[in-house]
Amino acid sequence: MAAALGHTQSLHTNALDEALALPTDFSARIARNTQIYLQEETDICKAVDPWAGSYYVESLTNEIAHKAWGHIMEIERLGGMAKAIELGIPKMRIEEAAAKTQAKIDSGVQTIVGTNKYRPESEETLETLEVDNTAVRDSQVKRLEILHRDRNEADCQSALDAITECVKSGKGNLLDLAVEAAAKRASLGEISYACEKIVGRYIAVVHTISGVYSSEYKPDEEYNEAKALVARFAEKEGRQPRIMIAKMGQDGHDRGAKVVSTGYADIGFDVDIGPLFQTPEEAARQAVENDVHVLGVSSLAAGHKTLVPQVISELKRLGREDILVIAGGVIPPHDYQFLYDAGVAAIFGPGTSVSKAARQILEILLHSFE
Ligand code: B12
Repeated sequence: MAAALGHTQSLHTNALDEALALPTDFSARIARNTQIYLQEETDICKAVDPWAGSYYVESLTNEIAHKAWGHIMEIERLGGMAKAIELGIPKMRIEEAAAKTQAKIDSGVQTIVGTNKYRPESEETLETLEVDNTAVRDSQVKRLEILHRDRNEADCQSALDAITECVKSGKGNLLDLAVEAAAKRASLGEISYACEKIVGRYIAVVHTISGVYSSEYKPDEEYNEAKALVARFAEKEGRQPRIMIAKMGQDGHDRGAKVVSTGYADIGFDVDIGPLFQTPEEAARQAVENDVHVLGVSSLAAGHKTLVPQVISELKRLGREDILVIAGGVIPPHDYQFLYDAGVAAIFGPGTSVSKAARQILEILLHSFE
């Protein structure tokens, strides 16, 4: 309702199981009907600007416009958006804002009803949609096989070659050629690979920001205890606890990974962040090379049941099964036991306080010394 009254151009209401899994038909229907209810029973879409003239709302609009202008000017000063992206500035600003918000939520300065306040003593499990990862993969592979079999291979290859040539020479309309290749039944992977042959794959620069989480956190017992446990660990081990946060598979959701990285760094961990889209082999190798104590997998795209057991067996193969593997992100509760059985030491879903999780991780680490 706030969005509609505030002139949003597009919105959707999220399903009630949004942070657990893809929606079920039931949760999707409630979400959709909430929108229809607002639209058809309250008539909010009929007034063009119902809050026009409200001094308070107008002053907020003015404030947000000026703040947005500040960002636009920062980008202009850097030489435009392409330059700003190369320098990682827009992503860094988003990550700073996310870390600040997380700190406010974790320390209770910002209330999220049901998450950091008014929580039930025990939570009922909600039925969530189960997707069979392996079956989805198999069916996609089969579809690709049919695509390859039924297309005119020579036509398709020459459309892909035209893309490669365009990238090489810088002449021609790349989008037009991509559409042409798709019409000749080239897959998305083949179309991007036709470019990759010349320009390689873009690797985002990973910046770690520090001090942001702690600057917004109103210190409490939880935070102080986590810091004290870090000191105890460092005394025993002779170095700070070292954690690598990994993003594996086709999962671009890196906000949570960045937020927890910032939080742990501020609490006193040495933090390594793996690049996006690592394979389990790459993640395990990086963890071993960096000699971490903990490998923290952040998984939001439902790959956990495949990727996490793979990374654990890869660590074993490398002789480092002592590295503690933990997981976080959107993992449906009914998959927790599967991951524990695979060797995961702890799982932290949406709504987890960073300092609370840090404390739990440190307790497990210290326990392993005893
Ligand atoms: C923001 C968001 C996006 C952004 C991501 C921006 C970015 N750079 O991260 C955008 C818009 C790009 C996006 C895209 C998509 N998304 Co999305 N997205 C979300 C959303 C709404 C919030 C995620 C988030 O940032 N939360 C805030 C952070 C701080 O929380 P968090 O990651 O959960 O982390 C906390 C804990 O989980 C834990 N934690 C997390 N990692 C770790 C690691 C360790 C070691 C530890 C200790 C703790 C920990 O601690 C954190 C602090 O509490 C979720 C739904 C949701 N509400 O969770 C869907 C969601 C993850 N997305 C989903 C989907 C389907 C997609 C798309 C496929 C949509 C599409 N069809 O295109 C694409 C895929 C993109 C890709 N390539 O992967 C689904 C995934 C379904 C599933 N898992 O079965 C979700 C669950 C929504 C839903 N219910 O349908 N998405």
